[in-house]
Amino acid sequence: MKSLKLILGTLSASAAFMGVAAACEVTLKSSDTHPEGYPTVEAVKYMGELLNESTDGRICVEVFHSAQLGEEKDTIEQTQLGVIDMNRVSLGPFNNLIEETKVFSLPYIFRSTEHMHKVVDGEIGDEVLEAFQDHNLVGLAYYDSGSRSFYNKQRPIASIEDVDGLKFRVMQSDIFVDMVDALGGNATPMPYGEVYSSIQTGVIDGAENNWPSFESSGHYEVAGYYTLDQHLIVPEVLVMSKASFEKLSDEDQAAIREAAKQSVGKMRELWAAREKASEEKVRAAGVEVITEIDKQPFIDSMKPVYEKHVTSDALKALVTRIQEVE
Ligand code: GTR
Repeated sequence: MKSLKLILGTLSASAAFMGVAAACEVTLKSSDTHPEGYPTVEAVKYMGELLNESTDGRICVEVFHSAQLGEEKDTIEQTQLGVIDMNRVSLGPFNNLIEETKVFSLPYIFRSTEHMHKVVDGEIGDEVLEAFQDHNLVGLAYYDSGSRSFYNKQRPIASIEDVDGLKFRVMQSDIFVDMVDALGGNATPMPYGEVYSSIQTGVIDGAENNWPSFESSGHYEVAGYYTLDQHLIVPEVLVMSKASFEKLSDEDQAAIREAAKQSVGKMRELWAAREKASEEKVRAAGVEVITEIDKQPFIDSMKPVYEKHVTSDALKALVTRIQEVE
């Protein structure tokens, strides 16, 4: 009797195991430039777990981290084509493609992370996500990305004058090129994966990013001065290929949207913890962190960037609405 129970138990356990393995009817391939353990990677994995649960194991998500599927600009194209199903990227690389995404990538548009949360969690956030529809993409959720500041290997930047002539890598978006130029530096758009060696070999003097990226990319090893001018609070975005999305039933589409929304809280928790840990690691490594900086000249010099990029009435209205969010 005992052994029969044991056999039955083993059988049902292996059936359950096979059941889970066999039940992945759809596996969504998701791309991320960051390594395992980085908050965005872990948040998408968590989203996958939620989705797997809500679809009784039918839909699985596999996260390809560390740019295994390519650099962001290329993976965005692949996602539009349906070669990659899901993608967690910065909103920045969408600027040249989707007009509406520009408003969240404007320097100093957000007063704080709280301001950014209020905007992206509300109507404006939804409107910008909807704009992805016309570009073969489905916008699912925004993730945190702290604020981006300049780092370089030449000198501490304590005022806007110190930016003069320094060569900075920026993400592939015209706004960021114009932003650096307006500050008196020289901008070079380049994929994230090339930044480390480009600083090391002197092709550029530095780049700009948040604490976790500055740390996890190892850029702090080659760029010893970090100035907290916090010029950008540009959120990350989780998108899906419209082609992959439309293959699914309405019910499954809703489950995907829901799991993505549910993962935002988790991401914010992971982000807050990582930001702190990364800051500690970078400071312990001896990087000179410049916190005393008058941001006003930086803010003032962004006027031409707004004039050049916020041209249509629709974008102007969006900017005003963002500024009006308390
Ligand atoms: C990071 C962001 C990445 C990537 C990178 C970059 O903060 O999480 O998605 O955009 O910056 O500068 O290219």
